[in-house]
Amino acid sequence: MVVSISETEINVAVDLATRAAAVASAIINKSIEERQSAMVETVAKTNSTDLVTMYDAQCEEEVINILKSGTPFYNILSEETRSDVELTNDPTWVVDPIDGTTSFVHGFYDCCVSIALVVNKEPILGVISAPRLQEIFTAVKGRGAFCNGQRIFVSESTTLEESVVFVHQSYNRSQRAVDSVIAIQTELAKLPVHSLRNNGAAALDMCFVAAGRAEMYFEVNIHAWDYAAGTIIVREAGGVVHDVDDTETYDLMRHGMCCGCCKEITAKGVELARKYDYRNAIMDL
Ligand code: LIP
Repeated sequence: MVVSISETEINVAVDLATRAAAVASAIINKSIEERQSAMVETVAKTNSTDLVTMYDAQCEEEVINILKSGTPFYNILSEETRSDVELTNDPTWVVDPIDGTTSFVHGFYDCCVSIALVVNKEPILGVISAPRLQEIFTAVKGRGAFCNGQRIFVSESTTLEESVVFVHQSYNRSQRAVDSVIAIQTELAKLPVHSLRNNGAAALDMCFVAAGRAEMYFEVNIHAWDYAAGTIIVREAGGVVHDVDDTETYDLMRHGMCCGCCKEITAKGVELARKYDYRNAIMDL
């Protein structure tokens, strides 16, 4: 059954997500100060490169409490403690308390809090706060995308040669997975694109595409909480978001997306992903 929510409910949700992102951002900032005297304690999740810290859990708890206080009947899908909640058509908060945990642990700038409201399995609201950059990206379906309150738009470029492209390393470091990523990066470098970047937070790299700083980003083996909020921010900035190996579909539970300023460019990303068997190589299929 298709679900609808009112403008008033959306306004309440915007307020909650903004407040929750601010509280989690304050925890990240404080922990960065603490980080100077003590190394952040990390635990490896799926393998030795997939890290989690005590701050991920702290941020998640605070965010969930705030979201629940105003929308007690919405579902919550969240990276640390609610990662196996089923995504239905009902309103669902999709939360990554710290996206870019590896960057956070190592003291890089590119970590953020990512909060989306998803209805009918489509993101309709996104708030992504990057405390170290002092940038907050927001979007609501039909209302545009913003960075620190200023409207943002994707780049006007239509050629890959004039592009900056993000292709992340994967947590999967099998020979097949590494070869696939390197093959894609090599082909793009030789094209040549203006530049390749390899940052640490999916949500934030989507915001960089939305703000016109890069033209394309694609990745598989990521989760709904990594790309739900970024999806609505890119779309509201005039860009496109679809699956990694199909320009016509989009699925938050299919563990991957390709986003960019226009389809001329993202179609090339899909072509490369198919050519180098990217999804299967990274997901061990
Ligand atoms: C990470 C992403 C990163 C991506 C990793 C992972 P985490 O999320 O944002 O960009 O390359 O696959 O999903 O683990 O820091 O929340």
